[in-house]
Amino acid sequence: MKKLLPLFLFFLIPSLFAVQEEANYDEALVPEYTLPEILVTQSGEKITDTSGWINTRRPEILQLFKDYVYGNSPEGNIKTTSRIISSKDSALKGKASRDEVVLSFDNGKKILELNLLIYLPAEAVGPVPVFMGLNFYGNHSVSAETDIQMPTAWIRNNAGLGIEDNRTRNSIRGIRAERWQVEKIISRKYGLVTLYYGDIDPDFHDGFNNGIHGLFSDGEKGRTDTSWGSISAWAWGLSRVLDYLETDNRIDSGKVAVMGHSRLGKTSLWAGAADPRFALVISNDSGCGGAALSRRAYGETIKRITTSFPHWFCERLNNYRDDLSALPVDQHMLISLMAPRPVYVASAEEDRWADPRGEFLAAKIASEVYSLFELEGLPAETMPSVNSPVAGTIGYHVRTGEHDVTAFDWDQYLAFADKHFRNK
Ligand code: GTR
Repeated sequence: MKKLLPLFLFFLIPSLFAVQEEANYDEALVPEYTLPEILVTQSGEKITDTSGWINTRRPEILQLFKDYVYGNSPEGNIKTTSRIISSKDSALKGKASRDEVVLSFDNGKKILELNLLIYLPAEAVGPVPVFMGLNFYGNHSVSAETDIQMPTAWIRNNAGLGIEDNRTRNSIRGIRAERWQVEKIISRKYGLVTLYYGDIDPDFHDGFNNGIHGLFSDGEKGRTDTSWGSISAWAWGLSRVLDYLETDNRIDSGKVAVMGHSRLGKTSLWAGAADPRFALVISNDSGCGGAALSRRAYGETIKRITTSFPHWFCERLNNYRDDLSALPVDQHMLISLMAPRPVYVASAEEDRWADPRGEFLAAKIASEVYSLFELEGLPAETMPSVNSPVAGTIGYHVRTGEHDVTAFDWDQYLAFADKHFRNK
């Protein structure tokens, strides 16, 4: 053992330094890079019209993201049932109805349950458009209302919240109400559908036993380097919620805006790309592996993210950690997969880790696909100044402040939804 120790340190010490490599925040040090062309196929064919996009290049890019970035979700069917566990006509002081619904997935051996929280405007006439998004801390953290069920699944213990048991779970009731702005959403006649992301897949690397992965396969057994990671699993869950919303006639399931923040913004983009039923897609500060161009390597890098969060992506992405030039995609192509649907990308000035400029550029370049549809993508030649939103069929803003979701962000999402869902 003593003899092995120096050898062990020889390998360990450099790898510690590798993980802690300083992030680059200097625009002058962004490496030179060439982005893959959105409108040139793998075999070199130039796409010039919508049918080439719809039939050839879009499916190709989608498959590349499955095979190189997020992994392939299983096709297999799983028995799904739903039950309403609470229903209230006068939530939010009479302004909304509120339902809690459990979606249950059964593979014959294991059952997984997702808990939905649904707020709808009380005075709605006919089916309403909704915002749908995953939350980080449980449905009870989203609203100040004190009688919302707490999650029973694994929950995060970070950000100094100290969540360990049910008592402390209870103490974080309403802690994320600022980020969800449910009163504002309801007052603008939209609904809100949310669920806890840890219900779908707990956010740590357990060898793919727990969460929805464990219902489709037995841990690592049978997995390949293109099998689904956690972002794909969370996105899969969002699609199953959409299946359910299609059965609720109070909701306009043709007008569901999927929204997410940070890792859940990466997830909303992937959900919107993989499932074209999402009519509008919103990425809030999604950064690396979300809206930001990976090849800029500004702030968080692919090397860093796949090291810190090895369960988020498919394993194949690890092969490109040290050289992204051979990766057949970059994130402008992810945004392009929404076309011709509206997509909004939001950054925060102080959130340099997420590379605001890289998010803007990706959204801007994706506009070329919107042009095929004779739609204006992002109407900005250069990055807009702070707190100056721009919106065509692609919207973008960089607001002042930190990595967060604020009332300002929601004001833009609501205006963007009004523009595209209500022609306002
Ligand atoms: C960070 C991670 C980011 C982002 C963020 C979050 O630690 O590096 O990519 O996803 O977490 O989701 O809060």
